[in-house]
Amino acid sequence: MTQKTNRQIYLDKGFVRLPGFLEEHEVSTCKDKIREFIEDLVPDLPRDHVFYEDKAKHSSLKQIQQMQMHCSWCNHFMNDKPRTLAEELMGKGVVARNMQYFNKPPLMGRPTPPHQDGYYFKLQPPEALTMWLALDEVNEQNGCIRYVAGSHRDELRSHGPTGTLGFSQGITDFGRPGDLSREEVMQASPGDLLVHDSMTIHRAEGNTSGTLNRRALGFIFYSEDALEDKRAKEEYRREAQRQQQGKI
Ligand SMILES: O=C(O)CCC(=O)C(=O)O
Repeated sequence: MTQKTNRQIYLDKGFVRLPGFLEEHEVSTCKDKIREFIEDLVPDLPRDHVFYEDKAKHSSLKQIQQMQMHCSWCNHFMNDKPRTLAEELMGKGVVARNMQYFNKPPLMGRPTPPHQDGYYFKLQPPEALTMWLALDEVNEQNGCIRYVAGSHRDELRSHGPTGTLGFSQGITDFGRPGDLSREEVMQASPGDLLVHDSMTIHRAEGNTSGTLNRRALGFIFYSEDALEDKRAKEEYRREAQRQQQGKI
């Protein structure tokens, strides 16, 4: 029997795991660069590019957005191996849109509500993917990603406010038949890469581990054919800004 290619798995399930996408020394470089980014650049970033669980505590840093805009190493890194893979999985040219840092700090990291990235992206056609690169051991205690297999073929679900900074919108009726029964728990080791279609439903629990960080890098690519609905995007931006008031 011939093995399925990564592209076949991605198209079939709406996500694919690539164990060991980065070697140990590359993960170590990423961690060094992120440390430098946090020390040198975060203090001067726009407020809506950095989110904390508690803005009074620097140790509660949970998300950085648009890293490729602020750091040439990040821009180069995203446009190297991740971009090549995005083109392979989509089977067409892509546009690099966002490099992100995610952490769920021990005991403070809150759950990621169930959502479809496509709800945030507002694309026509809805062709985009997100990569999620583990930098720590990630398991059920510190909040691994959970995908609903095959959900990329279903409709865009109804989303509403979650109160969660960085993931302001979540699926309002998550838990419908087929949601939890199709869910796959994606434990990961440093250097492992997960990739999901922008329509794939995913979520994560909070970090209850007490000691372990749950650091990851995200890379968002749109297909070269996908056009943003500017008006819908602007409406969403205003709504997100309203919800973030006092939290960032
Ligand atoms: O890191 C997480 O918990 C969620 C990441 C996510 O939702 C995404 O990359 O689309």
